[in-house]
Amino acid sequence: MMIEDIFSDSFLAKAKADFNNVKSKPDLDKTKSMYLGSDSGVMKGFSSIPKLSADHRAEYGKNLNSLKSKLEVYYKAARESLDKGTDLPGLDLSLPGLSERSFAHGHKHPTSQVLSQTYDVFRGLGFSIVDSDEIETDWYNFEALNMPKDHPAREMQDTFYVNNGKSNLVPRTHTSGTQIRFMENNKPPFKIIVPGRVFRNEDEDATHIWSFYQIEGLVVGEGISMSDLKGTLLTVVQSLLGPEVDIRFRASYFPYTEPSVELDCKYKGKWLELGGAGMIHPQVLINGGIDPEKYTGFAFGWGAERIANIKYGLTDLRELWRPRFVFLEQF
Ligand code: FA5
Repeated sequence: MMIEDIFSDSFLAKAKADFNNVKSKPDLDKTKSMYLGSDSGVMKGFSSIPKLSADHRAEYGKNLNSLKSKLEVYYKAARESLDKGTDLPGLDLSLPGLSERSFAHGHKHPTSQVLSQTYDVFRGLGFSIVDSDEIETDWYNFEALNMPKDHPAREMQDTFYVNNGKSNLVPRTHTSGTQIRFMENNKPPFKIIVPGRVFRNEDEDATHIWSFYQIEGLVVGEGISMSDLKGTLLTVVQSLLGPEVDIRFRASYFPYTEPSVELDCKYKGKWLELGGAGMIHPQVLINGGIDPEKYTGFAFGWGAERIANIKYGLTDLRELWRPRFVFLEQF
């Protein structure tokens, strides 16, 4: 560029447009060096001043300074615009940080909170967490657990059936079917929990919902006894609900455990049912391919919503499945 050009209106207009169109820091640096760098017309103009006649020097220098100031204003505006991020539509980086603004922070659903805490406690005891399918075959959900067709114990779990005309699948009524699936594929000793959603054809009320989360436990090894079951459940319940909480076993019946118990916990002076448990029935071990002469084990299953109920003092479990933020935001 010729030195004379720099005083034209078109030069100034082009410089302004170039700085305005800057989109990035490298872009800005390039434009700055073009108009204000040592090779730019303005800077070359300054170095030519000594060669000018004394008459011209003062005015030429004044014009150059004025031009340089204008270019610096364009440069500064472009840099500030970049800093503010105003070249990104909709994003104003000049707004104060999160801590200065009031944001509604979300949090985990109360049932998810209970599930996460339960996983932590069992992991601490060396249990693995096993996933399984929500749709189960009649064999794993019932028959392999000593509940053949027409067995009255099926009545305990009102069932939705999937009728696709070919197979007898059920949305699982409990997580116990995974006991057999896991035993078939793993050699003892093992300690697992199986958390998951289950489905029952319930008449809903404040303590019964048609779909809820269960946490199944399965421990198989040599010499596993009822005292291991009680010790494990006591540790878990006290870790989840507090060291002052006591538990008790009530005699019960499940076709897949022998003996069977209901686990209750005493919370705020009241005994509350948490779930079922017992020593694994020898036939169930056989169905899972495990020798009952060599190995014994225990199993248990409880509802996550019932734990949430106790922990958070809920009066109606159904609220946990309703999208009512006024309720959920309390936890
Ligand atoms: C069973 O489902 C057994 N499979 C538990 C078990 C596992 C026994 C392993 C022995 C060995 P039950 O139907 O009682 O048992 O359900 C277990 C727990 O799930 C209950 O104690 C309760 O905490 C929860 N639960 C059951 N039905 C509902 C329901 N409709 N709504 C919410 N929670 C429920």
